[in-house]
Amino acid sequence: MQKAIPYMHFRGGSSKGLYFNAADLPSDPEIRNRVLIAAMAGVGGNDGRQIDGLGGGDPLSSKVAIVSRSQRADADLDYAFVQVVVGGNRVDTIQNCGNILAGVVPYAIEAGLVTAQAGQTRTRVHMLNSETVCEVVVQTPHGQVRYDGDARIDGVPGTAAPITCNFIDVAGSTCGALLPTGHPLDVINDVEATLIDNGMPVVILRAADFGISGYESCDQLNANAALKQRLELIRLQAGKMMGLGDVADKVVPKMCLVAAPRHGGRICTRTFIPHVCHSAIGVLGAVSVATASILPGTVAAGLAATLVDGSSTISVEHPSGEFSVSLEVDRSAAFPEIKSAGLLRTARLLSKGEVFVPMSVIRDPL
Ligand code: NQM
Repeated sequence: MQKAIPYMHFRGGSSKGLYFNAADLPSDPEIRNRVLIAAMAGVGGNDGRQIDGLGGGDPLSSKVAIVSRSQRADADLDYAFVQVVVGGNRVDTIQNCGNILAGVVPYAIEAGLVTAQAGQTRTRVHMLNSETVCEVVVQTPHGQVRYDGDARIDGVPGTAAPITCNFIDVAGSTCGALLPTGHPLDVINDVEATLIDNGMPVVILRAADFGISGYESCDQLNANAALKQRLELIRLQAGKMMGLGDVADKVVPKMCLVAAPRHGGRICTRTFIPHVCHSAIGVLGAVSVATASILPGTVAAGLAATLVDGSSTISVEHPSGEFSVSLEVDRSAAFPEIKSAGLLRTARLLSKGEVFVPMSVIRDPL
């Protein structure tokens, strides 16, 4: 016997994942997580290929959004993000995902959780993983989600309708403080590092300190076992310093190697999420790196190009292009305070239907 569970499959930004109405999933988090692993990876054990499930065997396509109407006065929707760990037979809910967020409002409109307005629909999404709110604007001419358009985001071929996301007060969303150690610069294993959380915990390191340029391709970096081992040793210590405890089995902090920009941006990045090089950069990862680039004394600020006077838009270069983040900064205090971060994403509905999960996954404990 299998249970049929309604879902939609969306590309959200440069990721893709399964979107569920919270009401269609078991309310017990442990059973719910087993269902999500079965839907994404299959039931015979997660060997990394996800051949028995709907996932694509890559962290960027092994993601889940769980959406419901919000009970909060300051939000319309609640969004919980779940990373089904590739090859791990487990999930991680500590991190948020700004790419999958881009599909949340289109999903909610398609699923009847939000009524589309004429022209565009402005919706406040409460992101449960970080307890923060993002205002998302989706194009809805004639009261329907528009998917086609002229907006281009690097990491996704072609163009689509723009979705704007304005993250409010995401500083310290996971670690409790923007700079969890209280310093813009720490030293771990003799390497200078900036430990920051502006929506995503990230460890920022100079690529040159690892004997590489920082302009390598993801394939070259993924093949560099010695580099990955050094990064993981630093990550395990950084996790403790950031208040995240033992991060051996966690998907945060992300590890970002930076270099001077080469294509007119402010900073060049290669990000491990945390063990595989991202083909672009995560949304909130980009917000954290952009933020570091304007904070005095950080590893990123030391390599960043000068900002054009008056501009608050920071272009973060990554392996498949760039990611622009608009920061609203209060510079009246001694140390700049980030009020909000705005950015452009796109999303597309790929399929909808029912995913089948054996009843035993729901009934029997593992
Ligand atoms: O940083 C990848 C992605 C992400 C997360 C990751 C993300 C974000 O590109 O908000 O979007 O860092 O694991 O989807």
